[in-house]
Amino acid sequence: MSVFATTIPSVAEQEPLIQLLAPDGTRTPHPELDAVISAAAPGSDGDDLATPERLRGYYRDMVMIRAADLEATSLQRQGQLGLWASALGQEAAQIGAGHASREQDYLVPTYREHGIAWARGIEPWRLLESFRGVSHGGWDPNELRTHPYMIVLGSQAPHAVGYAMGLQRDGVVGTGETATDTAVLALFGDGASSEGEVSESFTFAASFQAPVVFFTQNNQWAISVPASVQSRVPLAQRSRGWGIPSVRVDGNDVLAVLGAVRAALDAARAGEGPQFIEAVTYRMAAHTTSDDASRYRPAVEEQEWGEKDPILRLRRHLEQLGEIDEAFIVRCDEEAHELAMELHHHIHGMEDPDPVGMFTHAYAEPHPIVEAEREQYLEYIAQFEDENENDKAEQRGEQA
Ligand SMILES: Cc1ncc(C[n+]2csc(CCOP(=O)(O)OP(=O)(O)O)c2C)c(N)n1
Ligand SMILES: [Mg+2]
Repeated sequence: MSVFATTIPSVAEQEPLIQLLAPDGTRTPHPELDAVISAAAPGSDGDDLATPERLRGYYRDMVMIRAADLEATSLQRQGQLGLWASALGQEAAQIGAGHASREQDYLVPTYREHGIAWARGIEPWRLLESFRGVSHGGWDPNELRTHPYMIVLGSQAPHAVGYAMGLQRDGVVGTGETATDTAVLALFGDGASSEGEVSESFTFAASFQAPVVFFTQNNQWAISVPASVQSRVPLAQRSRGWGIPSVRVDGNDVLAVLGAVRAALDAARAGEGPQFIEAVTYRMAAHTTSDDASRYRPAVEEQEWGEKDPILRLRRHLEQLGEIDEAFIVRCDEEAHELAMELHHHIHGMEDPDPVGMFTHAYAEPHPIVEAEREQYLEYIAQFEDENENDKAEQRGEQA
């Protein structure tokens, strides 16, 4: 007889999801997380993240960001954006995690973090600038305490751990002051969690007990590769071999995410070391506007997840509390429509950047190689200016 287990139970059997809101909106008590989000719960530190007003705020945030997302997809189809990566279906995971962070925290997002951006005060048109290719970043990471979007999978983890270790060395953490001690939130997907960089980051974070929280949105897909191929065990279990505590939460439940991320960041800032959260959610749209998800996943799967819609779930919860009315719902929809229209108009007014701007910002000081490359590039693009002039002359019927 082997000392090894011969069968591995299914992922769901191995670890249940933490859920505070069922898909029908019913609230399940959870003593530990209730103490984090509700001032009235025993053990609370006095913060109230789940007042009716806040809940309505999360609802509005999710409605707004979904409208911006759908408008961005339309703008890509109209040729106004090079690409768009939709976050449809992941609104609760992102609005929950974004609002769980404290102002002084530093967040390191991927390329699909539109709800995080919204919660951190980054206007949606700044995201569009990047996807239109007219900006190299879009915002000041120091001002908004949110790193630029990064497409290199898994790179968020070492950047976040490095930042967190820097905080330790600068003494910006570990004073025991929740209001000022800083923690770092690294965001990455289920697919990215298989990158070596994430494992290496776990090693550094655990060895140095860095104030960092790793937050994976397991949206079930890495382009066409299902999460079941990434791991035989729940992703949440991956960090435990490093001694990094972890939880698996329902990522379509804004309260569960809010509680888990706030608890993890506060533990990290209090000197308890790194934490890992797997938020189980679903990528409702295709991977990007360049992808056709119907080629690799069944429509019935999308329908099943549609019934777990995070926005509908919070609305049902607010209805059960008697804290939402038709007028509020209509107002949110109107504001969301106005936002979409603003984005639509804004994009037509976006100016093309200076084509050699990328050389200006390569280094803080001038550099002879960069200068030579700038000159070379100016000569290169000058050829097209001649061609453009010729085209225009032809259109006017002149001899070029
Ligand atoms: C290092 C690296 N390898 C490959 C890619 C190409 N790529 C972009 S997104 C993606 C899938 C990522 O899936 P996941 O981490 O689950 O995030 P999601 O897109 O689902 O949000 C791949 C393979 C990349 N950007 N970076
Ligand atoms: Mg994924």
